[in-house]
Amino acid sequence: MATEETLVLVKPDGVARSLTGQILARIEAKGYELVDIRKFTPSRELLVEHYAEHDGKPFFEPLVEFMMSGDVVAVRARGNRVIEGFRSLAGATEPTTAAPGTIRGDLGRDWGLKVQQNLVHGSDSTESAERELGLWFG
Ligand code: DAT
Ligand code: MG
Repeated sequence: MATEETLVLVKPDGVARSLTGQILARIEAKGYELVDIRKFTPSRELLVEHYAEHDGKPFFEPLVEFMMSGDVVAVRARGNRVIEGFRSLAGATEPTTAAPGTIRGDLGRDWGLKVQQNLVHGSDSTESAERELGLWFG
């Protein structure tokens, strides 16, 4: 079954820079459905769960601190191969090297060491999507 759902987050830098509409427009233009949308400042507990795979890495704490620094827009997006498709729309993790035409490549700024400020998150597998949607929309 190719129709699936993914979790997209517009991170605090995207919300603060008023890029939410542009980012969601790209998702819709690609043909994906915005099934549910929530805007709130996530708790440390939620973020530690969400980023559990990165626990212990040097960027873990700065990442969690950044993500709780302001409102995030969480989106349940649905469509044919949307997990892979949104990762492709988002572009590579680092805005500096993300390809032009991608969200991070077109809109992301070079923040030096602050790689975490890369505008968006997208689930990276069906297992991650199911787990993350449960956390953010459960
Ligand atoms: P992605 O968001 O592309 O899935 P990831 O899951 O490897 O990337 O990392 C999660 C976030 O953590 C990422 O969006 C930005 C931050 N990050 C990743 N690698 C980093 C690094 N080397 N230094 C600082 N922040 C990093
Ligand atoms: Mg990831």
